[in-house]
Amino acid sequence: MTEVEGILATAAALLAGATTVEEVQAAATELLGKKSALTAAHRGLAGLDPDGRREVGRELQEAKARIEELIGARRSALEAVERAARLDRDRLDLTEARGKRGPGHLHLVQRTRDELEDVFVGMGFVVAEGPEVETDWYNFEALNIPPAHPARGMWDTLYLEFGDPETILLRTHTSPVQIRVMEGQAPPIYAVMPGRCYRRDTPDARHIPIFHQIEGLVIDRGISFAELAGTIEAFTTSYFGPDIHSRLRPAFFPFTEPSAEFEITCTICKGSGCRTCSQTGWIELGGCGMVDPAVLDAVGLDAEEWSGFAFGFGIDRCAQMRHEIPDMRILLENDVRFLRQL
Ligand code: FA5
Repeated sequence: MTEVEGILATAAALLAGATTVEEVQAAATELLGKKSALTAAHRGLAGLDPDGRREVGRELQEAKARIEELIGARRSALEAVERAARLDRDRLDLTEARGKRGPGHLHLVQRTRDELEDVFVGMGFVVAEGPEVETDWYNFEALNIPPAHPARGMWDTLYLEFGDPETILLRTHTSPVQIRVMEGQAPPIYAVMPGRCYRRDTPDARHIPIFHQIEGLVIDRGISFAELAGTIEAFTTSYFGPDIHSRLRPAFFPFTEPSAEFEITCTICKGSGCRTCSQTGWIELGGCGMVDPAVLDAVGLDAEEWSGFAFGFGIDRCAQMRHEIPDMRILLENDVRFLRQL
C-alpha cells in the first residue's frame, strides 16, 4: 500500500514538472513502461498469497488507471497551451493596414462600365460578353475584313504565338462579340457588349494600349439610320447631361455602311479647344453605322428581312470625358493620389 502511494506521488510530481507534450510522453514511458516501479510491483505479485495477490493486484490496477488519467489531463492542458501559442504566433495584425488605407473601391473604369451598362439596360438592351483572345475570323473576317485587306491597318494588332501565324490575337475591338451574339440568338437583338481591348497604340492623352469598349448591336425589321442617331443622342444626354451634345461625321468601317464617327463636346474645355481635344472642341467617342449586309451574310441572316445598326465606343474615353481627366494614361498608373479622388 505504501509503495503504491509512493508510485502515485512520484507520478504526480513527474507530470507536474513536464512542460511540453514530448516531456509528458517521456514521463508516461517512465511511469508505465517495462522499467517502471509499477511494472516491478506487478512482478512482485507472484510472491504473494492468493488473497494478497488479489488485493494488491486491484490496488495496482487502480494506480495504473489513476496515472493514465493524470497523463491524459497533463497532455490536454499542455496541448491547449501550445495551440494558443501557435495561434498567437500566426496571427496577422490587419488593423494597421485598415486604419491607414481605408476601405477599397472599384476602379473608375469598372464603375464607368457599370454605369454605361445601366444606361443601356434602362433603354431596353441586354448585356453580353465575349473572349479577349479571339480568332482572326471573329475579329476581322466575319466583319467583312478579309486577310491582307488594307482596312486591317486601322487596328494595330497584337498576335499570339499560337496555332498558324497570325490566326489568334488579342481582340482589337469589341465588334467580334457582335458576331458571337448573332450566331447565338435569332433577331430581334438589342444588346450591348462591354470588354477589354488591346492595340499596339502609342500611349498619349487619349490612347492607352489596353483599353475598354462597349459595343452596341440592334437587329430587327425596318431599322434605319434615324434609330441609330436617336439612340446615340439619348445615350449622350442621359450619361453626360443636357449640356453635352453629340454629332455624327461620315467615316468608314468595313462592317457598317453607311458609317459614322460619333463625337461629343469636349467636357474639359466645353468646346472652346484644348490640348486633350487637339483644339477642336470635340472628342471622338466611337464609331457606328448600319450593319453591312456582308456581315449579316457571314452569320446566315437574310439581309432582305433584317437590318440593324452597331456602335462601339471607348469606356476609358467616357470616364475621361465625364470626369474631365486631361490625360488618359493616369487610368493605368495606380497613383493612389488619383485613385483616392474617385
Ligand atoms: C472601332 O473599334 C470599331 N469597332 C467601332 C465600331 C463599332 C464602328 C461598331 C462601327 C460599328 P475605333 O478604332 O475608332 O473603332 O475605336 C472606337 C473607340 O474606341 C475610339 O473612338 C475610342 O473611344 C476607343 N479607343 C480606340 N483605341 C483606343 C485606345 N488606344 N485607347 C483608348 N481608347 C481607344
